[in-house]
Amino acid sequence: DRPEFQYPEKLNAAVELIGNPAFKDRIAVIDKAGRTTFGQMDDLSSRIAAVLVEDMGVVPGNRVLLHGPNCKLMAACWLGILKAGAIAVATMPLLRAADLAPVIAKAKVTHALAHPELMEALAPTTSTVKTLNFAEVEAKAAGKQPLPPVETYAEDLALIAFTSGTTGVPKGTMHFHRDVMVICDGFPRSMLETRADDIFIGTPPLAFTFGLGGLVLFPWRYGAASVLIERYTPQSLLEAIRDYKATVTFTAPTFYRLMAQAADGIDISSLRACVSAGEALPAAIRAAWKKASGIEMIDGIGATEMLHIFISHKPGEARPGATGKPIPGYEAKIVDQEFNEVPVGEVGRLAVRGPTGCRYLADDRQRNYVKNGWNLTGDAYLKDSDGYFFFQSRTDDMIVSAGYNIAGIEVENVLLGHPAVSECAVIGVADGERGQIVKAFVVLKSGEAASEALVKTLQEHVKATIAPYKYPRAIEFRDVLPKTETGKLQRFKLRDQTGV
Ligand code: 3UK
Repeated sequence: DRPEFQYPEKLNAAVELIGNPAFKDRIAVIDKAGRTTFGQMDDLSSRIAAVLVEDMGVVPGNRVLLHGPNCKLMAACWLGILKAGAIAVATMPLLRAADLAPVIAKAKVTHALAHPELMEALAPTTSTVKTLNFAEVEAKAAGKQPLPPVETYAEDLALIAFTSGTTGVPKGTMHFHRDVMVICDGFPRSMLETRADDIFIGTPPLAFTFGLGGLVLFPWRYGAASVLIERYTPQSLLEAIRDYKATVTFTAPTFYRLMAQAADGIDISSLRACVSAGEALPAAIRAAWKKASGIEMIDGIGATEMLHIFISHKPGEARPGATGKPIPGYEAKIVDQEFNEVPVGEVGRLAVRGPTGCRYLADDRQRNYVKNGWNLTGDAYLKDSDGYFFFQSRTDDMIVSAGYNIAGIEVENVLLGHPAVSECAVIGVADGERGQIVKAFVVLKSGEAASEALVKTLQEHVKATIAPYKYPRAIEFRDVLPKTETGKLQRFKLRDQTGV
């Protein structure tokens, strides 16, 4: 293992991250309740650990469900769970009882902590899962002595992260205390070059490992501050960047696009770095954000299986169209169906290996997606002769039309470049003659009207921009597109609706 990923045998990631005496008086969290120092977060989370152990009967190894929006208490409870030697199972605030049931069953959840407004989602399980709301936790914590953190090992399970991914079936992935440290000592050091005076802000929920890392773990590792926002719009996030003088943003491409449209007149000059992940970053969005903020975004591909970002680039070192290169400590290659590496420049399946990754919780994906430590992410990529990795599509989203391989996303990016288009999704639909044809679902910008003439215009726009055989032979206008709770397009739902 690389020197930066060496940790003592006994390691509790929560203690390591929030208990650093050098940062005691620095601000760790800013939320609507105010500013909280590292010392205060350390103290609060140790009291929450006391509530978990003394009042709720949590023992090391228990799985504790967390259900809340991005706020100080959500973060403090996460730390408290780890300090109690338990395992955090954080869930997206949008999930309802029916969504949580399989998670609770699969992760063998015994205890739960939830935001007061989200308690309903846990109502059906309170007889079997001991549940407190954040307000109760806070009140009880106030009367506790801080619990001395449970001594955990670097190899002990720390969190189980669920993702419904782009296919709809929730899968649980297991991550250990050392993995939490590894991601903090990877991307935010080697790519982002995080500093103690940084102020992080963004949108992904802490229940999504993109948000957990990007919005709290990364800044904390370096003594930097995290702004946590429960509800936001593109406009209000821009204002929060201005008001808190945020320096680093984490969000998904679509949100950068919406912010770019709303940024006029809002002073966001405090920003120094903007990270995009979750979905492929279209060139048009990179350019729009550069124009709006002056910042060249950092693209990074991460996955819940790998805990966080594993291919990326430094600020200002973006190569057009590429996600980047494996971050130090990780290796990536492009393989065929038999796991043999394909020649440079050829499209294949992305396989990645590194210090984190791919331990599925009771799932036969382990057999199909993990081989000799290499994880298949389900993405089609190519590598160029300089070692840059270029995203093509999700493996399942590749379109084959009249013998041509077409990455729907390439067509999407071209359509997004047209001024009438707000959002779009491109899939292959069955066709007797060509096998599949390219079909686009398009959401128009407000003020634009759907028409046959516009269909023609969009088709011509694609033909004029990329190889004409890639143009969408069918275009359907929609008001909204199906997305996961993390904002990813669910192209499979459009395929299901189309009956292919
Ligand atoms: C896609 C990207 C192209 C890709 C995630 C950062 O997204 C995260 O985790 P998920 O498990 O999804 C993983 C899949 O999402 N993807 C993510 N980033 C990019 N595709 N370019 C990108 N930059 O299909 C990948 O396999 O929800 C992202 C950090 C932590 C995460 N969990």
